Amino acid sequence: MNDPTGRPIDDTDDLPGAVGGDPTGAPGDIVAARGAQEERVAGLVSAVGGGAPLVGIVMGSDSDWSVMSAAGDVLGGLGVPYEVGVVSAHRMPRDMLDYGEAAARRGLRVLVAGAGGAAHLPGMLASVTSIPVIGVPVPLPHLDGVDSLLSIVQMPAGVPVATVSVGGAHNAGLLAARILATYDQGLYGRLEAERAALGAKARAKGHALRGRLD
Ligand code: RP5
Repeated sequence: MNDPTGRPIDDTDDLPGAVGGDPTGAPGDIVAARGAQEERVAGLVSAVGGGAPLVGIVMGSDSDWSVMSAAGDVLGGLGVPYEVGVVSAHRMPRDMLDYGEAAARRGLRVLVAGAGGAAHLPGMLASVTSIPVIGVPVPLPHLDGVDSLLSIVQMPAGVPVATVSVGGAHNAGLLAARILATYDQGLYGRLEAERAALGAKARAKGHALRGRLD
């Protein structure tokens, strides 16, 4: 079955990673279309860290990287392999749809998507995949990121995006790791250690403040 542009429609209900038959009777077409789609997507991203990427960090422009790199820093520090790319919802919509549709099949388990202004990338990705999407509102000079926040956070029922704070890519990376850690004991342990270290740092700050007041 093809869409109006002639591209095959993937209308099977496979679990992530599975390659199944097409109930309409054209499995060869579907499998070939999926392969071509995955090839197109591979040209949009770079893998970081050893092993197959589990998290896709994507953004509307390379100008978002100054904010979004914090998500990569967190994941890298926790030993989670990820990939990075620019997938603009407005400027490259077909690439964006390819990326979202192929994400689960390509082994990704969480998407972290950041954009600024009329920020439609996280929501549009969430509309074409069933893996979790975390949205990062990237602040632009004009409206201080309020436009980005409202564009991402106010999703319609049925299409969830977990929106972090304006510029909150660090927490987006952490949240992605926490999702993965529900099925990864080692990663869960590393997150517990980080949380304990954060508490120790906060206590040290209290100690320092009391020292200045005494
Ligand atoms: C958005 O437009 C991008 O996510 C970025 O935040 C903003 C500006 O993009 P550039 O003009 O810097 O490419 O789509």
